[in-house]
Amino acid sequence: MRILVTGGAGFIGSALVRRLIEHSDHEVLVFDKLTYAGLLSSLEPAAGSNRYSFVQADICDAEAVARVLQDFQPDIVAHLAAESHVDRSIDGPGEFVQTNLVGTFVMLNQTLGYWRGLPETRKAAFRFHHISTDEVFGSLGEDGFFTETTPYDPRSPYSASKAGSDHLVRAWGHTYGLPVLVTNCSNNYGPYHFPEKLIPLIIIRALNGEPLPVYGDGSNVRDWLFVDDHARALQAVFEKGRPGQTYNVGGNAERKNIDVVKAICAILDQLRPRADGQAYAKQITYVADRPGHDQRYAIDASKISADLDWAPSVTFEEGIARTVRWYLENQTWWQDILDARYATQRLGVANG
Ligand code: NAD
Ligand code: TDX
Repeated sequence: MRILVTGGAGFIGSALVRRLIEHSDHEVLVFDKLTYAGLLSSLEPAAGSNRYSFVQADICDAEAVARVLQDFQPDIVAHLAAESHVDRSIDGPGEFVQTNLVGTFVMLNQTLGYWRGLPETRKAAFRFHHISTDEVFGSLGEDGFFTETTPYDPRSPYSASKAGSDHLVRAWGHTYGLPVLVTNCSNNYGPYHFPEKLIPLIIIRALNGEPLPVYGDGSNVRDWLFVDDHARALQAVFEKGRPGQTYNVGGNAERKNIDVVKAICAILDQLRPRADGQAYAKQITYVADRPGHDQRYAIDASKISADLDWAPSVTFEEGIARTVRWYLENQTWWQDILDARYATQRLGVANG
């Protein structure tokens, strides 16, 4: 199949592309604006393949989207392009409304025109797969899990823009018959994670001897999903999922933020002890909380497990150790980011 991946130069998109090039026969075209979060260096392992191509363009640019659809003739559109960082959405929500809502509208509208022109067999097999987040469901208390039928209750500009985009996608499915799929997943982590997000931020700041900022009291819980497991889930959904369906994807690995930070510190203590012999945990610093900080997310992934035979294969302990090791071994990847574009910018600290 031919697979158009929007946002393919981002964290999850690049993991999907690397997987498709390494473990499938599909042809892949990455459509990406290369915002601050889009990095061609994350696509290097795939870039040498003759099944890989790249177009730099904005999903809000209807002409560019129409052109690439006609030229590439995809069987699948995997739509991952988005503004993705909650703290940035608090500081500047406009870009989130533009890319996540307007951009998804443009993708849907152009894809509908393209899909209507396909021959019947290709039309029936076509899928528009929208990649979304568990944050659309709001915040959980101590108990319970998000299922596919949990009512939407987004609370940040980011999650509200993603919720709106999910509604648009389902509307294009119901109203126009476009064969759509939606996945809502929990917090991803792993190699090539942009260093404004909690896990890479903590690893890099620890190595640099800087304070490790934990928002509030560190008791917020996230359900951590290793990014390669997520890429495997996405492939299962667009290859085998039923059009019109939603699938929740989770890591079955709930952890408090403070425990995630301590786990990273403990691994670094083993792999790269501090020169002064002190524990990295000494660098932990509690800082002002994220405004409107959701307390807990947790996914019930039993539907994708039953219907598509998918389950996470990497435990949190294994995944976090692999991730820390990757950052130790790939300093050039993240040092380039820090040096080139972000030295003067805040990397993730709300209220900073
Ligand atoms: P990311 O920020 O790492 O990457 C986003 C990519 O989209 C970048 O390559 C960027 O250049 C591109 N992009 C942004 N605006 C664009 C535009 N207007 N036109 C074209 N390309 C544009 O994001 P990610 O963490 O890889 O997330 C991918 C998707 O998965 C997003 O839709 C996000 O909402 C969703 N998601 C992420 C997580 C997570 O834990 N990271 C969890 C659940 C859902
Ligand atoms: O410095 C920090 N200190 C801290 O305590 C940062 C950056 C974060 N945090 C906390 C806030 C969250 O409770 O850690 C948790 C994880 O934060 P992020 O890495 O910013 O992720 P989150 O806000 O949970 O959102 C992520 O998962 C869901 C992605 O960025 C979203 O795109 C996805 O939808």
